Order: sequence, then structure tokens, then C-alpha cells
Amino acid sequence: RRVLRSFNIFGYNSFGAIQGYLEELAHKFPNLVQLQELGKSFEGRTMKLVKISSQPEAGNPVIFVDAGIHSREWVAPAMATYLISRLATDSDSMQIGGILDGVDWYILPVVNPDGYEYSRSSANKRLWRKTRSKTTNSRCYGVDGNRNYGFKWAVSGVSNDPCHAETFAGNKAFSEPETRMVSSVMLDNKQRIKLYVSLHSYGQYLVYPWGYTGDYLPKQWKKLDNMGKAVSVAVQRAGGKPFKVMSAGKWYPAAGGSDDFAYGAAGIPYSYTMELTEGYEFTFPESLLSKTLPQVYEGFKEFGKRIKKE
Ligand code: ING
Ligand code: ZN
Repeated sequence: RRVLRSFNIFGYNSFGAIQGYLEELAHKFPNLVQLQELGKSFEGRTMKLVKISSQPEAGNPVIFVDAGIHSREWVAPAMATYLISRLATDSDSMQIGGILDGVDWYILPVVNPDGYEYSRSSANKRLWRKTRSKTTNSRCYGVDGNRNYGFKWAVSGVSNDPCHAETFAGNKAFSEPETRMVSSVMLDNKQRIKLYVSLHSYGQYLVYPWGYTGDYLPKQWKKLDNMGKAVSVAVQRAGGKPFKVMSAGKWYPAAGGSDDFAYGAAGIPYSYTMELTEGYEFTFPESLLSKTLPQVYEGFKEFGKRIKKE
């Protein structure tokens, strides 16, 4: 109860307050919201996957959303937590137009809790991006989680310098417990997951594979492009900024991202990195969350509608 009082859905919350809120939702909506323990982060924080379903036995297609692999991108966990809140409460009040009929949502709102708490700890840590694991250099910490996935690992857009680079890919693919846990969710549920969305904060982009190269597009790129554009229109209709929809590698090539792994290794047919939000880069003002999160939610409703029809 004490934890809940410090939780604000339109604010930047501590990892503990977010976990407390998720427990509260699971308690309040036991037929809708389930928490699955995935394991522990490097520093020992328990990672819980939120599963939201109105028909848990139906084997519905699944939309998997994660956020916060980059710790300084605070708007991403805020969006994921807001999405969880809306899915649970709207569906309970039947206002959601059946967004939970025929589709289940799996959401991991804070992929990198150690980095998140580190970036919250003081103003000079605010822009920390990586995990907080120990590297081969005992004075340098952390791996770029979005360069650590085991698909075309380290072929482009990465660094092997753990000390001076934000894009250190790790000393091997999946060196980080956090990226291993996300990949297990994908692989364990690959028959059912039809859409994967990873939330970040830099510019206003909705990008799809490939990220590792700008030279090729996947065979099915047009389907990815069309769905992305429809989502952008939905957000714009709600008063939000449109997204630039394109392949990640055409923006800038970088290998080892979670969206490439989802698409290329787990065979998830729709996979995106969604960047919120233009003009503020990593430090999106807390005061704008109450306006932006509901706008982007309209985009997630569009994702839901389209996956249901697939
Ligand atoms: N952006 C992503 C990054 O990890 C990205 C975007 C991913 C580009 C993969 C190309 C390939 O760099 C942020 N905000 O981190
Ligand atoms: Zn990022």
C-alpha cells in the first residue's frame, strides 16, 4: 500500500513502485492480469512479465511489448506501464471495443531495471544507457542491451570497448541475463507471438528489420511498412506526432537489436522498435506524459486490431 501511494501513472516511477503497481493490478483483476517471474537482473532485481488475457485458455495470438532496455529512455517504461493499466482497466469496464477479444498481451515494462535505477540515482547518472554488469575491465560497467542479441551479433554499429562506448555489444551474444530473459519469452512463445514492439526514446520513429543492414529489406517489408504506417496514422488522429516508418538499418545500421532477433531468429512476423518522442531525445519531460501516453495508446489499439485480423 505504501508503494502504491508513491505511484503516479503519468509520472516517472521507481522500479519498486512499478512492481508494486503491477502486483496491485494482478490482485485486482485476477482473471485478466497474470505475472510470470522470468528471473533476476544482474544486480538481482526480479523481472516479471505481465500477461493480460481475457481468454487465457484460447491460445490467442500474442502481442509482446518490452521497454527500458536503455535505462535513460524513461518514457519507454512509462508508456509500457500505461499500456498495461489501460488494457486492464478499459477491458474491465468494457470500454475497449474488444481489444482483448482474440488477442493476448505480454508486456515487460522494465527490461533493464539495474540501469534504470542507476540513471534515477543522481543527475550525473541520468544518461546511463547500458546494463550494469561487470565487464572484462573491472572499472567499466555495462553492455548495450540492444546490441547484445544473438542474431547477426556485432556485424555492424557496435563497439568492443566496454569503457568508452555506449554501444558495447558485450563479450559475446546474450552475455546479459536481461536480454536472455527477453529472448526466452520470444522463443518459448514463438508460435503465438505475432507482433513484437520494443519501446525506446529518441526521435519519432517506428522502425522494422533489418537493423543490422541498410542494404537489404526483409521479403515481407511491405507488410511491416503498411502496419507501421497505419499505427502512425492512428496516433496522429489522436493528436500525436506521426512516426517516420522505415527499416532500422536505413536510419542507421546496428546489429544485435531485439527487433532483428524477434524477426530473424524467433520468426515473429511483425517486429518494431518504437521511438518516443521527437524533440526531447532521452529526457522527455514528465509534464507531457499525460498528453503523450494516451495518444500513443491509440497506436497500440491499432496494432491490436490488425493482429486480430491477420
Ligand atoms: N535507438 C535504437 C538503438 O538501439 C536502432 C534504434 C536499433 C537503430 C537497431 C538501428 C538498429 O540504437 C535507441 N533510442 O536506442
Ligand atoms: Zn534506446
